[in-house]
Amino acid sequence: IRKMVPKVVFVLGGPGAGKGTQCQNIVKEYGFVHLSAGDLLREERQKSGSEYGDLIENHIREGKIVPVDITCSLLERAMQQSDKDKFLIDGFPRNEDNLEGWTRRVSKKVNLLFVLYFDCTVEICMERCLNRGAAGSGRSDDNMESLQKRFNTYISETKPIIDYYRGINLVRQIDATQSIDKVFEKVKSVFEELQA
Ligand code: UP5
Ligand code: MG
Repeated sequence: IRKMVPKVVFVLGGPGAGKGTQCQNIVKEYGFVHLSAGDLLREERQKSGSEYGDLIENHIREGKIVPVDITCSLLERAMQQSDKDKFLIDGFPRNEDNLEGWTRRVSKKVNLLFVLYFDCTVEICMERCLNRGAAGSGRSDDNMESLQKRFNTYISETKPIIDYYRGINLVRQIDATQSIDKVFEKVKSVFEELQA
């Protein structure tokens, strides 16, 4: 039996743009598997005996991007361990290093459908993350100091990656400033097109 080529959607957007929230909705409605690169890194950091625990924690707190071989290994393993063949890869690729590593290690083995880009203002993103921190997210980067660094990294390193995908017509851009339900209405129109 021939194994299906996995389908991948990258989900990008600033810190707090709503990537994780909307991915959960997409999972329920369209049967994708949600792989958050940030969640996989946080999980790996918690593992006792992980040789990368300290490196991951330091990068996350400083809003820096972890070297791609670590992130890619976690993503590849999660895809291999799944019996599904449609994946939302949330929060990756975020810089040149990520894109190079993905291209070298994974891109030929999957079918990249498009890049879902949640467009949101810095102010709204910031407020959402600070609220989440105040409500007890437990995330070591939901504080003003880390958030400023996360945004600097997003603008200088991740935006150019989104622009690269826009240039090859793969970006599906969504206004992410509205309510969760309104944003999901727009997300649905993108995925309905896919099924048509
Ligand atoms: N919320 C969501 N949508 C809302 C809406 N429409 N209206 C009102 N509120 C809304 O949402 C954030 C908060 O806002 C939640 O409280 C939610 O209820 C509310 P969420 O869905 O969590 O947004 P998301 O975009 O997922 O925000 P997140 O903080 O997860 O984004 P980041 O991109 O900053 O975080 P990530 O986990 O992807 O990465 C964290 C760090 O890991 C990075 O900074 C980096 O150091 C490291 N990393 C890597 O090194 N490499 C990677 O490949 C990935 C991560
Ligand atoms: Mg997230």
